[in-house]
Amino acid sequence: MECVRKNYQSLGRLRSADFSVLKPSSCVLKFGAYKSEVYQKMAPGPGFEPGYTAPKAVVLPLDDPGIPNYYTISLCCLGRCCLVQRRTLSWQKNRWTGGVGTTVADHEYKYTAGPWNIHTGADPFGPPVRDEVDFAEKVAKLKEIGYHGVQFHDDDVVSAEADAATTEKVAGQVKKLLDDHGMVAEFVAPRLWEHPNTIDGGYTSNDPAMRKYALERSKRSIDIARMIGTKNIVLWPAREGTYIRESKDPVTATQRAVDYINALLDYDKEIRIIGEMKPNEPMDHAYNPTCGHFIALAYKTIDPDRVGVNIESAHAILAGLDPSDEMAFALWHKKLWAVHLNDQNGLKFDEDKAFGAVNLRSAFNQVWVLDRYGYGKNGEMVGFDVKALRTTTPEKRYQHLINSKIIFEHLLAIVRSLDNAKIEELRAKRDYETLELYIVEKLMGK
Ligand SMILES: [Mn+2]
Repeated sequence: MECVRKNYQSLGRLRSADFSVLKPSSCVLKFGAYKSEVYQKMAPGPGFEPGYTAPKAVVLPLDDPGIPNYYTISLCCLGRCCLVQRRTLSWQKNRWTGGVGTTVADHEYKYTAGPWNIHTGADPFGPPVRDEVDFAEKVAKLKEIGYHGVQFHDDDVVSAEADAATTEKVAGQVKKLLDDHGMVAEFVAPRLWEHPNTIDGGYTSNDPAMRKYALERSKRSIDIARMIGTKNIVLWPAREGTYIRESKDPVTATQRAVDYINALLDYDKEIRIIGEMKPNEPMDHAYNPTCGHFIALAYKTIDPDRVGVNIESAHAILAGLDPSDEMAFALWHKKLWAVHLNDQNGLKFDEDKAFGAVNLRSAFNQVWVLDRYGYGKNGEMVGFDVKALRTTTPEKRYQHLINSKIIFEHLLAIVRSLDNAKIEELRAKRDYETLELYIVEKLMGK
């Protein structure tokens, strides 16, 4: 496709920060159009910044016979599409209009992970196989691989045993470290599953003293969250369930969950409670095992507008549910405020595999529903909860995080290249098999 200089129009400056490019030696700028595809090779040089070779401006082909009015633009490096920008353009009176000159993608995603995602490889059956990495190094590396924020447990920030002065000092240091790297804290989750006081659970413990500990520790987690700059509190009710069914009263447990959430909502009038539900592990059965249960609880709290959910792909799969439908349900309620994208190979232990590593079609559907319904536009972030395998070498301890982000962005490119009119037409004709082939071929790069 020949490009005619006089008809070039800049799409505006694309900032290198928009791209998560791992220092490619060359780039291909891909124009994926509605009816045709035009590729233009761009060698490093003018228009590229050193290191992260993102183009400062892009050009459009003239007189594409298909006259596509909908362009998907992605930066592909070393054959991998790293980010997609979408512009809506139309060809009118010999010029492209609409979208031209805008400088920010209409929808950029921000990625986060937790410090626990870079770990030693210890499991219930064996000791560590990799050294622990300093938190500061983790933050710097997450930044380097294109992440924007960090997820925390309260004691990832500061020890649960620290006094008030130490807590404030250490939390301040963590906040400064984040600031220095241009990173943010996505949320803080009170870790109510490791301490001796939470052996029987936190707020559902049968022991009033232990329930009080869980509440006080959670309030302190809120203080820590505020110190590091987030109002999001994630609750993973890890031990709020039973091994022996008769050991707790399930109706009382439900009431205790609401009482606990209310106490936190009352403690700080600005924080948001975000439930991350999981049906089992470590417990045989957890109370409120799905996001639907938690959303039902949300409406019974003193401030439902401040109670939402964090949906983890693997947790939905462990409940026998489809993660994208779980996300859709929460999106409809306007309560999807966080995600833990990962993957899971059937009904076994919580594997936290790289996103899309097991079921690409399921991962595609998650990205599709998130992108279609504007997830992220109100500050929500794309959180990954993925764990390095025990067999991973120390040198590759971040690779699962890199992979998850790349897979998400590949799938985003596919999502944004879908022919939505064709999909609607096939739905209307009840030609679902053709629709299925269309989607599967898209996933196969056909
Ligand atoms: Mn998990």
